[in-house]
Amino acid sequence: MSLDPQKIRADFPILHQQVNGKPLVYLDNGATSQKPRAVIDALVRYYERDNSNVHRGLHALSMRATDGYEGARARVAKFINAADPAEVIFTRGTTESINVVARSWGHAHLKPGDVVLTTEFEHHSNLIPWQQAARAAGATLKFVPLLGVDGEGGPDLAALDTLLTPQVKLFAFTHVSNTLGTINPVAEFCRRARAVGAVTVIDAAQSIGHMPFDVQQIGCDFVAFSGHKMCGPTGIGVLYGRRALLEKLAPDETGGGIVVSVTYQDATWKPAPERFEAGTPNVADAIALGTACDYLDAVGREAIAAHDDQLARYAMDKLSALPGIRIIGPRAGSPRSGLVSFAFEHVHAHDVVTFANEDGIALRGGHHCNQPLMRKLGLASTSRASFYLYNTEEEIDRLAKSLERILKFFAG
Ligand code: 7TS
Repeated sequence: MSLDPQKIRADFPILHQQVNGKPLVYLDNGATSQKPRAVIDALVRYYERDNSNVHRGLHALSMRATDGYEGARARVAKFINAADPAEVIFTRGTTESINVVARSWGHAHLKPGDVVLTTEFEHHSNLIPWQQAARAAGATLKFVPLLGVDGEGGPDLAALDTLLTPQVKLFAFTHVSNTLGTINPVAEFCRRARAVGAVTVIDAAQSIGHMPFDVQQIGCDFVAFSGHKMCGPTGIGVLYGRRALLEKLAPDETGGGIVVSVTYQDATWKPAPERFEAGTPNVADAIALGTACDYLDAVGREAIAAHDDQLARYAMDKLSALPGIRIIGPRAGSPRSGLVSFAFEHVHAHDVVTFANEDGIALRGGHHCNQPLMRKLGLASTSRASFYLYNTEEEIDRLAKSLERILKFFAG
């Protein structure tokens, strides 16, 4: 199964523009992906025809909006093979999803002396909430080390065995590193965590729209992801939680829509998912996220993963040839997600991004919300090219040419 990026490009209106007089090359998909026409149309259609509040009206529009919203929940459940749509909670995105677990689950379960385990290469969104939860409970935060001077060795699996003691109550890890491109063996992590009774949280922000993802096969407890990185809108994301765990959790945020009965002094909660969705939800974006799931499945996530892998290998090959480049993450030829982070000794990442922009190329430069990792690697920042289903090898050729121009300029 392979995909034709040229055919796919026709579905993405934004790609057909010039930037600084050159055809746009969008290589910042790690930050956010572009949206196909079908997703944009779903938003317009909702606001033109169905807009209404959900779960509380008996009129036609409210019923349509409710059906659309709950249909989107079922669609997302199918996308990740959740056993039950009630295991899908809509949030604003990965960051909020992780915070909900850290606050709700952390408050209920963490005690002094407990350990929360994570890795040395988490996005700040999967680090700071655990710092806060551990601090509030008097628990300790520990880290699975990253191996290799450039992080090329991935997580230290031998250390993981030592770290996973019965004191570990929760293990939170990314599926794909947004800075290194490392793909973690998530099913293996979950298997090992389960053996010591630890709850697992997967940050799937960088993987969910790029490769098959089956929560039952992986055997995870919680998963967080964002719509905007998987061809869906901004402002919508998902927290998947295993039903048995969700049923035992109190909501972190309270208000309308989540209660069975309220007195002046107290309230009782509806079951999940409503219990975790206080207030009017983001109906339009949830519906359009469902459309994004349809779009990605029509292309095929196996095919997207193969395309990402092909582009990453091609980019590694092209960029490795540039003088003085330091590429971080898995070595050339090893599997990596569709992104490549790199640094030059004498050219700052912000100059790389600025020069690339002159050539119509969108890159990202900075610490990528990975400050502790950058310090560990002895870097202030990297430049990052991140690919998706509509990117082509010709675009990587243009990136390589632009980088040659930058290097020539700074060589004086
Ligand atoms: N986790 C990972 C692994 C991420 O890459 C990101 C965003 C997040 C969490 C947070 O997602 P949000 O949708 O809640 O903001 N990563 C990036 C990035 O690499 N460049 O910009 C955002």
